[in-house]
Amino acid sequence: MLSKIARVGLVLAFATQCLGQNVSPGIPAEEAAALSSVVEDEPDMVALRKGDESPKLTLYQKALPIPPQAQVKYKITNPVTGKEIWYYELEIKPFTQQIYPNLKAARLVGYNGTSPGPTIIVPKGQESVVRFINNGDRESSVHLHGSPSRAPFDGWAEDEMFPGQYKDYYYPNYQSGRMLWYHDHALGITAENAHFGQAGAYVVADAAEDALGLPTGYGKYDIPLVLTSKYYNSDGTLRSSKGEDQSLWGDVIHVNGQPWPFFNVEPRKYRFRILDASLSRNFDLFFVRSSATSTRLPFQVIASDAGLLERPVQVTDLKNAVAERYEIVFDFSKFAGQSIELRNDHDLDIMTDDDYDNTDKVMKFVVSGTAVTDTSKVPAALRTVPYPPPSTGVDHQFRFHRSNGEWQINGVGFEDVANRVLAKVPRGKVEIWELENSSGGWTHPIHVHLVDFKVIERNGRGVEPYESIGLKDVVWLGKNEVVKVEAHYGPWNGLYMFHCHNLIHEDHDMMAAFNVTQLTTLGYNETTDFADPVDPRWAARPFTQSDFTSRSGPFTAQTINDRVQQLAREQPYSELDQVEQALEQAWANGTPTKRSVEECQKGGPVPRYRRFQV
Ligand SMILES: *[C@@H]1O[C@H](CO)[C@@H](O)[C@H](O)[C@H]1NC(C)=O
Ligand SMILES: *[C@@H]1O[C@H](CO)[C@@H](O)[C@H](O)[C@H]1NC(C)=O
Ligand SMILES: *[C@@H]1O[C@H](CO)[C@@H](O)[C@H](O)[C@H]1NC(C)=O
Ligand SMILES: CC(=O)N[C@H]1CO[C@H](CO)[C@@H](O)[C@@H]1O
Ligand SMILES: [Cu+2]
Repeated sequence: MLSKIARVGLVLAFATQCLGQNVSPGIPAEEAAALSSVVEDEPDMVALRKGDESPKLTLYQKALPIPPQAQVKYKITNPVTGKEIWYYELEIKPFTQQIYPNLKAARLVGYNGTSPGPTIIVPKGQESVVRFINNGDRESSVHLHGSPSRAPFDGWAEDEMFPGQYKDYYYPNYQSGRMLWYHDHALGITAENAHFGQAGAYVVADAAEDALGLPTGYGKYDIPLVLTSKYYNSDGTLRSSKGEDQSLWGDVIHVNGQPWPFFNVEPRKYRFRILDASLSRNFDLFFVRSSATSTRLPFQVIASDAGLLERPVQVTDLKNAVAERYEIVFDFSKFAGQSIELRNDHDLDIMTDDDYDNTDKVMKFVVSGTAVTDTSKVPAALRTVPYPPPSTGVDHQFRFHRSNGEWQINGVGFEDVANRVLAKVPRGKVEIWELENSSGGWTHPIHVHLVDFKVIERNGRGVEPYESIGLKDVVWLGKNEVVKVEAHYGPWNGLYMFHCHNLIHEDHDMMAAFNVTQLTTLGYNETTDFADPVDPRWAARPFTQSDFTSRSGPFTAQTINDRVQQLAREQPYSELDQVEQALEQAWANGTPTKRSVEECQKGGPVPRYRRFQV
């Protein structure tokens, strides 16, 4: 472990290093050509970063905050399905947080004035509309990370909501139980917005999960641990990420917004839902007793980004990169009256993060001495994971690299509008993408929107046991790593982003798009096309503060009801089962084929508003 700052940003020498030799057969010709012409910058380590450390803080002084649970404002009837849609409102607004007792408070801008924002908890199958109201300083776009949202509700970076505007995001929540998170995704300022507080947890609760008997109770035995890492100025205010174009490692580790907190626990099992919401810092987490810090304690990993694993995996450390979620069960029953610490290792083979005095520490658990009855359990089998149907070969190969000082994917950045759609995936196709990080100087956690993927291969350390028996939406590309991920590109068509989730890299343009294209042969044609993420019908709308504060104009119960019902009538999600069935049939023999009218009409009359292409 490195005790102090190991390195600083990377100084770039513009090397002429051509890596065109590693091109997979079977990828599109333009992609092979683009890969062959990528010329990467040489990473270069320089001396210690000096004088940028935050003022000192004493560890484990304040209790772990639990983000408040979001309150449903209205329950509105979906006019098509007759089911409820839960309507929430979250205002993006400034607030202050006293980090240092004797210095200035830090000014943040977060969802409903907290960071992390309120935790939204919805049961599986319960649709929701969240109205985000921008009373912050800058434009925002909200991404519900892990949700297969239709493109206009997915937080496309250019689908911005300026201060004085609001936008209604419609979410399906039909997936199996999992912890998603909502966070900013605005063009070029995602890092700054997230850094200053725009991130929150979002849990899809699932009866199938409840039946397992895992520790439960939000904030009681089921605890979100949202990790971040930041720097503070000498006056106690938060140092901005603006101007940083390499990585913002941070030297102050926060959990749920509180630097190095403590948490009082009972001697029993707890479920922790861990999310790394840092801009750049990755973690390799482990537990120790405060009295024996060299012995790592075992714990069980039960879930990853897309929910439960097939079965629990017992480990003594867990690699959790930016935007990854892992859920664990830690059993404190053997440690009554003791204290346990959550720590962070630095795996030099994979990580390039800068270390500081206390970045190897995360939080402390103070275990009560009073025995309790714990009826919760961790069953040996958790669920059958719905992996994508197997596929072979490599459909796309994406290299995450730095060239001429820009973070790019196959030579393209998001600002390169004409070239940024790097994959056209026919709707419903299963594809394998090879993601590679050929330079040893950086690591990149890669997020693909819309889909859950299976990590099928990684060179070097291989696929971690807790990656291989579940589904994910972020995969960590460590130094020199090449990873293959397989996903089912559906159920929706439309334009979606994929990118590095080191938000500094993302903003400095390591982001591109893929287009899940409509199958002309599908034979199933939906009422409304939701393919365009900047479709003006769903764009942000202006409001006046007086309407907001007096609940008039767009904020009356009636206008909200009407607006939500109008969204629902366009049926972004109502016919999921039919769409999935149509896709399955279309791809039944490996190539999409058109369905017959009779097939389409099986299972009841065809709704009037449906048009079929035959
Ligand atoms: C946001 O805060 C307001 C005022 O405190 C509260 O009424 C509302 O329920 C909160 N929103 C959510 C989604 O919890
Ligand atoms: C995405 O594909 C659709 C066809 O399904 C096409 O109409 C649309 O123009 C494409 N969008 C972009 C940005 O390439
Ligand atoms: C649906 O079908 C109509 C008529 O064939 C066509 O014009 C329209 O573009 C189709 N919509 C979608 C979403 O494919
Ligand atoms: C494209 C490329 O150069 N990929 C390399 C990534 O790193 C691994 C491990 O060092 C190499 O085997 C690949 O060739
Ligand atoms: Cu990156």
